[in-house]
Amino acid sequence: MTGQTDQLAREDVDRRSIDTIRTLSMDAVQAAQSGHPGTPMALAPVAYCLWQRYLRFDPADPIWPDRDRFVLSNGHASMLLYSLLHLARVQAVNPKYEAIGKPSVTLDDIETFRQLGSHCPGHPEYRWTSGVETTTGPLGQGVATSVGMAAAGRWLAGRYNKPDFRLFDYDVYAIMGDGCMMEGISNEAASLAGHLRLDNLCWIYDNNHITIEGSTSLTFSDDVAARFQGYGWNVTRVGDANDLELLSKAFDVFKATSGRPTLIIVDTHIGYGAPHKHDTAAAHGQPLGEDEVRATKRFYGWPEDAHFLVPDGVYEHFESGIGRRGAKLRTEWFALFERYRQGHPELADELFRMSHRQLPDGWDSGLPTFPPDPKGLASRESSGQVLNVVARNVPWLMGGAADLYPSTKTRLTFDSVADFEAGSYTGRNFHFGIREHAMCAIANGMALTKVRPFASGFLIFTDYARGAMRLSALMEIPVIYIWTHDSISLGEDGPTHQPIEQLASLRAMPGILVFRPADANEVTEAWRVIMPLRHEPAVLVLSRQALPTLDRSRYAAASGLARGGYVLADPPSAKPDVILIGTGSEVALCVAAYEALAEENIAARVVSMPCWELFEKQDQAYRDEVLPPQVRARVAVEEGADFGWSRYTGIDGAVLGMETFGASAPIQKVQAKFGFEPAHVIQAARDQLARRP
Ligand SMILES: Cc1ncc(C[n+]2csc(CCOP(=O)(O)OP(=O)(O)O)c2C)c(N)n1
Ligand SMILES: [Mg+2]
Repeated sequence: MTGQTDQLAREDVDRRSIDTIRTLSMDAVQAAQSGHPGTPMALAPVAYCLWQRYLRFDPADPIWPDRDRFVLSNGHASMLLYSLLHLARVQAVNPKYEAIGKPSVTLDDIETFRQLGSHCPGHPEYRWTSGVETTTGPLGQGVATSVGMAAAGRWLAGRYNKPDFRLFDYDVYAIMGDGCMMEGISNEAASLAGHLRLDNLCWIYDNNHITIEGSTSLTFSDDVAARFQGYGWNVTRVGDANDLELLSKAFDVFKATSGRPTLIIVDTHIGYGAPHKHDTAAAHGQPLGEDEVRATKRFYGWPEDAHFLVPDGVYEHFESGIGRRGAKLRTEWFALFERYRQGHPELADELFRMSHRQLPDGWDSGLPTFPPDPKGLASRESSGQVLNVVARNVPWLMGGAADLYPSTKTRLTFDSVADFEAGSYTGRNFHFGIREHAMCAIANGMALTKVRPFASGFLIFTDYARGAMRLSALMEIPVIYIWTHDSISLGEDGPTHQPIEQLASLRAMPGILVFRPADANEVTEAWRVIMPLRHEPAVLVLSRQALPTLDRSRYAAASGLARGGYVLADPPSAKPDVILIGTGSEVALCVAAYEALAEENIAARVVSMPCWELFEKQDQAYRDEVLPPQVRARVAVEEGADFGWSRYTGIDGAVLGMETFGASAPIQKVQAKFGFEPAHVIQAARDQLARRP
């Protein structure tokens, strides 16, 4: 009898907790007059079951390193996550990784969902709301990012776990909807996760047959289970999202599965319990309406007039579930870590630094300086050399290419650095396969786990990767992107491979630093600036062709790169009449023009401008020193779209850039066809001067 009463009481509090998530979500969307109520209502039991019964997560410390990760890939269902963060009383952490003694999400935040300043913005934002593991909203990104978290977990275990010290053993859960399932990026990521046999990864598919335009029968008839089985996943089904026991069984199956990731397909009803909107697209993206909210609450057995109600016992219930379990696990973990620190002080120090985004002492020792060389080397080549020096010093720097390392020169070749492969996870050379978009999302997931990732490919294919790159910038995480074959000067591969507008469009992205170094020594300096970055992603834009290594005894030091733009060469008077501005391969072109102009007694200055963003951060005095406002005769030269350059040349300056696609031909022919030759630059300088007698 007592047993039955307990059972009933438990069902009651389970139900009450689930309905609290549902009603908070409905009320928040209703108050905001915008948002997505139906999916949190449907998924409440799924997320509840996972958090309350399984997730190894301590609400008091949402960043302890071995916590399970939870990703809400269908970010429009943000109220589901906010409700959980609130009810579990997850604590806020500041940018210094300190708990600040405040809840991450207050009831007030929920009541002001989607309003300025609320910790419940429209979609979950990493950094803004503690406990949000990654920003989601662009469908598919979350699940792809979760693969990076899972891979990083395996790597951390491979490097840091020792006999008797199982420091890293976390699982990664991601909830996804039909949208995530349809997006290409999730297919790329699932394919790689299956290949890598990441059995610490569990995706939960909200199979509700509804998207914005209506039934998925309009657009989607995949056999999802067969597809994932084909990817090498373990697939299991839950036919009723409200059945906590079935859900628990599915999670148990995940936990017991080794050698492959798990997909749990859960049949749900969007807008569950709303009499007129249940199972309809109308429940997806708009408030239910006051009447429907009331009727739904009636269906749940909820007080119809109550708003933002958290019934007695609900906080305490979460406290006794996820709270107690998480606190115990975390306390044990830190005790374990203390003992680890005694036995493995160096590894413990690495972990401390890594998790605080610090670098090892001497991380920059042995960085190369390249001697002057008129023939020089490609910047992809010098970068490959520098990368290998840095990676030797920074054990948690790792990454790879989208099947292009022989071209991008991003392979780590020293010592016994291995490949990161299925079942053998200590390697630091990743093979992402031909999956640029997933590669970048996976790199995000790795960065969110605090290892330092790099991802590489051809600059042209940033078009394929942009969605994930944009999230690196939005999340302010220090992913390093290495994009090579940076211009029409890649030659014979022709216009399909020759980037034109990619540079300008990356520069247009807020919060990401774009470097296009002029020679090998600028490459070294770029790495010197990039590695200490903690909150910005960086892009290295590198050449396929050799670039002369400038004689720095004749021209200014490459360390000027740290200021974004610097005076590389000046006339003897240091009073230029015309300024030539270049980046990357075109700096040498400007230097050649400068030398020729000197013969004609024309006082030219060359400015190397490898990073616009850093230049913009300098004070006005410095910027005026480099680009004196009174010197209006200016020529900018870049083998890319001319878009944006008038910022530095002024409206009457000259921009030698690209206005069309390129052409397939050997490099000299391509450069000649589009005017990237000294004569052209010299003529542009003369023309500029002629306009200003
Ligand atoms: C990449 C991307 N494309 C489009 C959207 C706009 N969008 C938001 S939700 C949604 C429908 C998603 O359907 P589903 O994942 O099944 O969500 P449900 O309505 O079932 O919650 C769309 C198209 C988006 N957020 N991201
Ligand atoms: Mg759907």
